[in-house]
Amino acid sequence: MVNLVLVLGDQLSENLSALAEADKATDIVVMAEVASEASYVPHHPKKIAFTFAAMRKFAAHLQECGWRVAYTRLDDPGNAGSLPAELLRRAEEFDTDLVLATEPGEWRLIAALHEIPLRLTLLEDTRFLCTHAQFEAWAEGRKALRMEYFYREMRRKTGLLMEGDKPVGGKWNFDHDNRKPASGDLFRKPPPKAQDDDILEHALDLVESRFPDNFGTLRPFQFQTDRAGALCALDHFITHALPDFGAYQDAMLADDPYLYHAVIGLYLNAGLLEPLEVCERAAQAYGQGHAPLNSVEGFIRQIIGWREFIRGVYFLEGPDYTSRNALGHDRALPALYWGGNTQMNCLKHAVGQTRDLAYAHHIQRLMVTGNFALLAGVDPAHVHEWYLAVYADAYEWVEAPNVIGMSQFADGGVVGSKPYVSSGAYIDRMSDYCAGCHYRVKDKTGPRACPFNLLYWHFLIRHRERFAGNPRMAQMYRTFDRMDEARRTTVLAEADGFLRKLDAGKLV
Ligand code: FAD
Ligand code: DLZ
Ligand code: SF4
Repeated sequence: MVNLVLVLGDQLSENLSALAEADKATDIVVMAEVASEASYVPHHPKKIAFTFAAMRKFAAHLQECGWRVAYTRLDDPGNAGSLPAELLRRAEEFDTDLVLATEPGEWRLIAALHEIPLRLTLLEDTRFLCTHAQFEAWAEGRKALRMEYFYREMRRKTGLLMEGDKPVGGKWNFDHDNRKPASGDLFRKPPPKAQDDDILEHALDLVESRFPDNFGTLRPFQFQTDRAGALCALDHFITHALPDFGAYQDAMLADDPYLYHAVIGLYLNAGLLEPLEVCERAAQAYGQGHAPLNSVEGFIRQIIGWREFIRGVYFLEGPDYTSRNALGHDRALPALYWGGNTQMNCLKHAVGQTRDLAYAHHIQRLMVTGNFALLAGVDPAHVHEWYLAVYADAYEWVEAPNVIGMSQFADGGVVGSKPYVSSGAYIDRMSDYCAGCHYRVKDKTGPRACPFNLLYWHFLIRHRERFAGNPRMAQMYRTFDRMDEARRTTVLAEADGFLRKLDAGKLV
């Protein structure tokens, strides 16, 4: 009997396990643009256009390779509206009840596929380096899951930057050479722009007409939408940015959204690039003397370390992970996250860049938008929904542990051993935002005091019982306790005042 081979919008890889198991001569590849996937959160228009254009190009590529593809466009009259409904429609059309699929990256979709009254074979997603079983075995019996130890296992497993059983350069991690602030450089080359073509143009027109109210700017559209383009983006990164990736990976500049970042997360997550090929290219650049070890090690760690670790946590922790709220935060997400006006220059830039590009780099996500939401006590479910919607690389398996875990500490410490919170001083050190801000980063109290300075203490005091015993946080509490009492009272009262203004929707 014919198999329906489901290929999802983030499974655009020729070596996908479902395709490898299928028979090109008889089986039918099913791909569908559906309203349910396009609207489970209000995705950024660029993310939807990227997904549809890349799906269409991948379907055409499969057809060129001899596959029979049943492709449904969003505006096709027969579109059944969801992936399960599309599978049922195709099952009737091709008179079969067999479905072959690679495991989706989201519990929601895995559950939905299991509910379809068809015979489903769900295969492991072999595009990742660490299987569920390997991650579970690694996590078994550990008091805490720490990425650094997992990463060493992955280095050993892949042999990347290894000399026998020893790490190249004698150390696993070169982060102490990194974390430098950056200054503007007119000659820094941004990633290559998308070439206009009919498929992309049609996808852009469709998104423009069907999702006119979604937060985010659709045009100009800058992303690549096929494997050849993604490989160009990778080449660009290896040639122009990798050498400085390490040193400046935590830096932020108002006029340079990309700095030395790779801007390949969306290609990796959609299946247009493979993690190992990307890391091998970086390791080769080191071998050829083109990029220093601190950059290459740091970059490889993000991919075989963080990316795989984060996915392991998502599947280990189970479907309830996204509803965790260990700190009991319940504030609504401030309107400024959806483009509302703010006088906080760092947030204005991080959100503005997100709106325009569907991209912000790690430190903007963690230490500006994430830090503020955490300090302000925003409900992590709202924060999760925002991140899942606004970034072109956002899929739940990778977004949720980064947001619920790393950024909001809502998992109570599964991903991180302490919350990522900082006052304005960190943002000032790593960026040029503060110079152009209405607030004064040096002011700890008073009408122009940087809100991060006020909220930082408010957060720590709100959660004193939980964090005071954490050895990595004890120093912060000692600092607070050394302030004179009047100052402590003022800081907390001003923080309360700021939060009241925020809740009232006043300009902050
Ligand atoms: P670079 O900085 O150049 O890093 C190279 C690659 O390393 C990335 O493309 C990515 O594949 C990988 N990587 C780096 N850090 C992580 C990480 N923490 N988790 C997983 N992979 C990582 N990444 C996503 O892919 N999707 C998300 O939805 C997402 N949401 C995030 C939310 C928050 C609050 C935070 C703090 C981080 C999030 N990240 C997410 C991780 C990281 O910010 C992005 O992977 C990165 O910014 C993508 O841009 P880049 O390709 O230029 O990455
Ligand atoms: C993100 C996305 C969007 C916007 N649209 C589709 C779609 O129409 N069809 C599809 O197969 N996939 C889409 N995707 C990607 C899915 O949401 C993704 O496969 C799941 O979230 C699992 O990671
Ligand atoms: Fe952000 Fe505070 Fe700096 Fe303004 S002063 S940019 S609010 S950190």
